[in-house]
Amino acid sequence: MIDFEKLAQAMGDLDEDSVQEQIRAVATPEEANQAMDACQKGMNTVGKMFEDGEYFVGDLIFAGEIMTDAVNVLKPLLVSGGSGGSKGKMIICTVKDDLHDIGKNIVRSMLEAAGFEVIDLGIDVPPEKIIETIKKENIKIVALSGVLTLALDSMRDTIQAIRDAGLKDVKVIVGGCPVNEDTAKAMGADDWAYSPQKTVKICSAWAAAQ
Ligand code: B12
Repeated sequence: MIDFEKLAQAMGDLDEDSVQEQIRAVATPEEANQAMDACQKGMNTVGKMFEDGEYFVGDLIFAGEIMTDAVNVLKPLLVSGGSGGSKGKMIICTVKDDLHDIGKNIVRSMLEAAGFEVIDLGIDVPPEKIIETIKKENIKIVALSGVLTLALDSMRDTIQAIRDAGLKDVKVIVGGCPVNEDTAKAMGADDWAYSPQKTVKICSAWAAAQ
């Protein structure tokens, strides 16, 4: 029986050995989802301690490494419910000025497992690069990720640039911790999600309607 509170605590404490030990005990997709939630809770603690001056940038880097290792172990279970099949190509990236990519990579894995051919443009991606790829690959769905407050401006600018380029039938979904219903609406996104599962649901519905 996994103690998810203990896992969240270990992540927040940057106790790598304890996190790894608990992650290795995860055996079912349901437990994998709960473990992901616990790790994210721990990451929020890390962020809070950074804000309070108790952790430093080196600790954020270390937290990122522990989380990435955990995600890699959990990935086969997280994506095991994927329906496969081809849903076409789509873009995912972290927006301009934001270098965080752990959440984006999780979402990408889930979309791939659901049957999307995901073009991952990476981090700190300017609108021009996204527009160029939309045109070149005839993309109809774009997923924008960002965790800095600053990323909300980059998302808004990116969506505006996509519309200004005349690509009005391209659907844009946004996500990352500063994104919510209000911010997503204000920046002109077609939809938003926090959980990767909901992201897959929304994008699959868009793909089916094309
Ligand atoms: C790890 C980390 C880092 C690592 C990132 C490593 C990496 N490869 O990504 C490093 C060390 C590089 C880093 C750097 C910095 N960081 Co940092 N970082 C974090 C931390 C602790 C965890 C982020 C994380 O990976 N979370 C776990 C993932 C799984 O969660 P997630 O990203 O939210 O993704 C989930 C959902 O949001 C969703 N999702 C994600 N993307 C998408 C996309 C779509 C389309 C959809 C639908 C859904 C979706 O699905 C995911 C799975 O559920 C956060 C604290 C926090 N609370 O998040 C701070 C945090 C984001 N960082 C912060 C800061 C300040 C910085 C720095 C400026 C520090 C500095 N002084 O240099 C730099 C910024 C560099 C830059 N320009 O981007 C602040 C941001 C403050 C703000 N309000 O803007 C935070 C909030 C910490 C804090 N509380 O102060 N950081």
